[in-house]
Amino acid sequence: MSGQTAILDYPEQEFILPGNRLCAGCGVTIAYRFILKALGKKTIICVPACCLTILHGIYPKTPIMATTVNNTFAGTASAASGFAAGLKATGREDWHVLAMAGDGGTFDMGLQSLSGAAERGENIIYVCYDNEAYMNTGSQRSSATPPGALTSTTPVTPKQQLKKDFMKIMEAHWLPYMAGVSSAYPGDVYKKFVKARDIGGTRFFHLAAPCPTGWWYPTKDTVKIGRMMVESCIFPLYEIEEGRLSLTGKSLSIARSGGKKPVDEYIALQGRFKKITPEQVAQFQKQVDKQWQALLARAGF
Ligand SMILES: Cc1ncc(C[n+]2csc(CCOP(=O)(O)OP(=O)(O)O)c2C)c(N)n1
Ligand code: SF4
Ligand SMILES: [Mg+2]
Repeated sequence: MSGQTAILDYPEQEFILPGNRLCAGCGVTIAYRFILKALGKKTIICVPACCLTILHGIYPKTPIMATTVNNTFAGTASAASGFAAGLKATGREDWHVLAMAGDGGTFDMGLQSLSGAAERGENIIYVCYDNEAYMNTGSQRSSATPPGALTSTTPVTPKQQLKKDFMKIMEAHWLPYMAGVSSAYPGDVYKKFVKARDIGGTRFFHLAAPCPTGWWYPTKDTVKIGRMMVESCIFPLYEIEEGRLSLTGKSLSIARSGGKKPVDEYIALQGRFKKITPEQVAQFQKQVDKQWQALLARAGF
């Protein structure tokens, strides 16, 4: 994907009104603003319990200017499938269905219905925003939590297991479009959603959403932390179209010109890693290097 989008090229319409209940510095809102701008007003949103439901607020008040349904954890993709079918049956195929859930609601609890919808090729866009734990209920570990992180269910000894490679699971569904995006790069988010918007079928996004409350860093550092994830190749930016993988943005420039940073500076800035051992840091780096090499090979570098 090439070309820059200038600030003036983004739609002026805002779908998130000022003032909401999320923590200061929350990474979710930055990306969500640009996702909604890319999809436009003809969008129905399905959200399970998570921080995003807190952003949406309690009926009848909401800062979100879009039709939204709050569904069960297990049923995000099935609720979205139902809306896609209803829109088709009523001739409203110019509408988009956005299903958006956290890592707990996707990697763990919503996986079964997501897999079913993806296998059927439902006409939905599914976004997993990943803050690497069950944050809305006080930071319990999920299968997306990285090794070495403290959470409220790994409070003394940090999590030991590797983060689940969720994109591999989604790739097994032969989707027409998948992408890795980050709140720290909203322009990349916008462009990928504009591209995915009209493709049709099940499109899947994995969104890195840094969380100052659960990762224990100052609220002003959300974009910095998000950029460090990409610069150290912990969370590369890429898209997979019909199985073809291309790196985008900062990840493409690292692939072309180098400049990959080590993971230790990223780790050192967050309180959740304060009990990580040197062996775990080395294991973290090794895992990141392995996954980055695999992406480089697939992208033809
Ligand atoms: C069936 C069910 N189990 C548990 C809960 C409690 N609950 C609400 S939000 C949440 C955490 C969700 O985590 P995640 O999907 O990662 O989203 P985040 O809170 O991190 O944004 C949990 C466990 C619930 N609402 N419903
Ligand atoms: S807990 Fe984290 S993800 Fe949830 S609203 Fe606060 S900063 Fe955002
Ligand atoms: Mg989460």
